[in-house]
Amino acid sequence: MTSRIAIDGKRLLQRLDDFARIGATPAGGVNRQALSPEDRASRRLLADLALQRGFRVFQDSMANLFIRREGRLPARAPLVIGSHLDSQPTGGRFDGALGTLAAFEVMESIADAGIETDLSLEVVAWTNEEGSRFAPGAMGSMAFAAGAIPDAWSDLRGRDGSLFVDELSATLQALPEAEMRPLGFPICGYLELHIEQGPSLERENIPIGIVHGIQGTRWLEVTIKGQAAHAGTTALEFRRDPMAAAVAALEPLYKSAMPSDQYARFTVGRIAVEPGAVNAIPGSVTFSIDLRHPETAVIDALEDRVRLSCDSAAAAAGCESELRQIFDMPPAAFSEDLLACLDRAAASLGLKAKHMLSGAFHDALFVNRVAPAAMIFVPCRDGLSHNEAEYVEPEHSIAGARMLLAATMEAIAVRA
Ligand code: HGY
Ligand code: MN
Ligand code: MN
Repeated sequence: MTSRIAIDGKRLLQRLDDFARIGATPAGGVNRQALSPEDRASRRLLADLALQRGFRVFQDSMANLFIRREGRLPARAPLVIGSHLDSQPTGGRFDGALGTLAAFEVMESIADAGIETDLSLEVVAWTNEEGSRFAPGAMGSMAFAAGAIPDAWSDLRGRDGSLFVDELSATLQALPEAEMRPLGFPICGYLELHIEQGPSLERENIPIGIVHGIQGTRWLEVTIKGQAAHAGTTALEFRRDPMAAAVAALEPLYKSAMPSDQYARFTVGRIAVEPGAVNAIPGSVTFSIDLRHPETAVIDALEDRVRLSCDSAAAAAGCESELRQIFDMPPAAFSEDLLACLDRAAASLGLKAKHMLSGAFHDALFVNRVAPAAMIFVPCRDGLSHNEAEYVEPEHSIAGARMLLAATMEAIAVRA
């Protein structure tokens, strides 16, 4: 049966080009931030492609977008495959889009072959995986797994000052053809294809990563408050400079967190200085910290070191420091069944594969809380991602889609 089905590589590559034009940036990347007009345009294109094929299109109250191809046993929990269409502000053309469009290509290939599957198949584009416009990340899949939208998001504002609930409702209204469905429903399994966003597959010349888990992620926000004052007239002994405190706090953390542990990741990606005037000593400095590690205990210890370093540096500068967690995702281990299915898929396709842990978080992390989940990685050039130069060799995109097709067909069969 499955020998009649084949990924149409040309069609997939064309789709990647077509979607890359939505929110295209001059440097060759995409700016398709969650719930933006560009995000809505990409969802509209995918929904139109699906409706043209006679597939059903759904969305839930988090605007997670689902495309469904009915199986012989419609009452049984479907297999779901997909990723996300939203991007970083200066993101790449493949992060999220490859997994979503390859999943749609899998559904189309099965339909092209006229195969009727036992279980229904659904393609998903999760809302706001990136967390760059609205924090936290993975909001769509997180709410799907919880079966509810957290109350805290009702007054959430984006970096651009927009209200999350307004942008969410505008996005839902932009796709009236999509049938509404409850947030969260039983699924028999979830598979996600994604670029590695790291260098190891390319360096080892291996086309497929079989992702057995995702390391923990924790986002902190630190605000150090001092006293705004005149830059020219305020001598050192009268200064309560939060920027001086921030530098004193961060310097030892950069020197110790990653150099002392090859698996630790410590990143300050965002800093805001108020009032932000050249000739005013700041009144406050707020910065983000992104911590990652395979072990939660190490992330806890890193958070404690951040807190200690900020508190002591702030006190020494006559300032005060506040630290709050804005995002916390414990490490996840994926389904042994689906990993074995992916091993068989790679063997059947004659593709060299290696098992690996994901350094980035993905929607699969949350879906894994409510259904067996697993991921497939393909290499990206120099391991670069969250960068407009992100690139995937065409043959790797196609190999990833072929893996997804083979695993999907086996997963559907296994669960029928
Ligand atoms: O930050 C992450 O790990 C994901 O790529 N958004
Ligand atoms: Mn992604
Ligand atoms: Mn990303």
